[in-house]
Amino acid sequence: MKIAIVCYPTFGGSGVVATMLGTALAKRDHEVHFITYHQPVRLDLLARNIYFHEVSVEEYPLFHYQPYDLALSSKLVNVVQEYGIELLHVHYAIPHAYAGYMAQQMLKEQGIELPMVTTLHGTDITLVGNHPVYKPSVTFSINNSNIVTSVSDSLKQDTLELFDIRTSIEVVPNFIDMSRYSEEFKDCDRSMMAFPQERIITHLSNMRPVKRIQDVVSIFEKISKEIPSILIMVGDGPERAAAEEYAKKLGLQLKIKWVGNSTEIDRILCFTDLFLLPSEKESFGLAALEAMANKTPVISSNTGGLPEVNENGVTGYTSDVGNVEEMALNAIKILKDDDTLSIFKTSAYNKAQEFDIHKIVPQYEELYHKAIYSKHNND
Ligand code: GMT
Repeated sequence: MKIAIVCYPTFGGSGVVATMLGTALAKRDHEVHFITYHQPVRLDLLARNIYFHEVSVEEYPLFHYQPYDLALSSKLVNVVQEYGIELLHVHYAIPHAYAGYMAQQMLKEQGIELPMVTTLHGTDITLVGNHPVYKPSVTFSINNSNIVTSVSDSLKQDTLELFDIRTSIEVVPNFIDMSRYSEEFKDCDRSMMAFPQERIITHLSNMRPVKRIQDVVSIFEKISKEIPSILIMVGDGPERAAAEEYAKKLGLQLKIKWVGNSTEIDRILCFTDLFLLPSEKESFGLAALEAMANKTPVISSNTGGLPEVNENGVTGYTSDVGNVEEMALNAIKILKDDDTLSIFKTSAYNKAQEFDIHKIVPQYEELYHKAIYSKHNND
């Protein structure tokens, strides 16, 4: 099948999911065309069956905001015509589903029927999409997608509650390639990061307000009073400077390593003992799944789809947003002795198997066939 994928190419989870999906589809002999303003951060352009088409926006002084959605829909029309694309899969509704709909209408005038699958990722529904500035357009483009998926059941419920949805929503969870995390994977040279008696705690995110990274620092401060430990903060974003300041105020600067955006996430998670994700909102929490695949238990909030990933009392613990006291107490419960930690590590790894890429990608393929088949049926 010839598939076009639209996504954000940045470090966010939706771009990572789209890139992993496209790469897996290419390995399954589909022809995959990525269409976005920059090469996705984890995309291997040298891989077989993978193509990238850059969307460039022609700047014009009259424009206060550059019309990226117009440029995207035009690029989609060109690529569909040039390569005979059979299906469009857009990740993150804003503005991708809207631009995809416009491309469909332009192609229809030329007798080309292009089915579109829209995957909802989180803040396109719970935060940005729900804002009155965007809501009418987001509602329209969801209702006019041939197939709609969400990355968790929680996000499906949020979508049905917040929007006037007149189409079905299929839940297809995010995924991970478990073959990259075989059990005997032992290349975890933790001695380079911490003393033998210290526990290694990690947080990874784009450090926007929704991630509550000052809670991460507060939780760590309480843990470190009871258990010798260090904290590795991975990622960068608008809240990082204030959180670093807060950590200094607590006298933690020697115990916290701020490593910025890293391409060595698996190596860091490999020697991590506990992962912290106290988000305000989290439709799925891909970072938590990546930690669990690396045999790392998770302390997280119970918001959104997180409880569908981080099983309370089994792969870690979940608490109400902002309850840093309880999160710290639960973290200490896990870290206090090696046997308890080992049980949680194994449970986290086993739970991650449920989200293996080989179980999830066929669900997308089935929906692609359904979208194309229903298109033929309407012909
Ligand atoms: O920044 C966002 O909120 C969008 C997106 C991203 O690109 O990081 O995050 C959302 O999509 C991820 C991939 O499906 C999910 O794992 C995240 O939970 C979700 N973020 C939120 O819901 C806050």
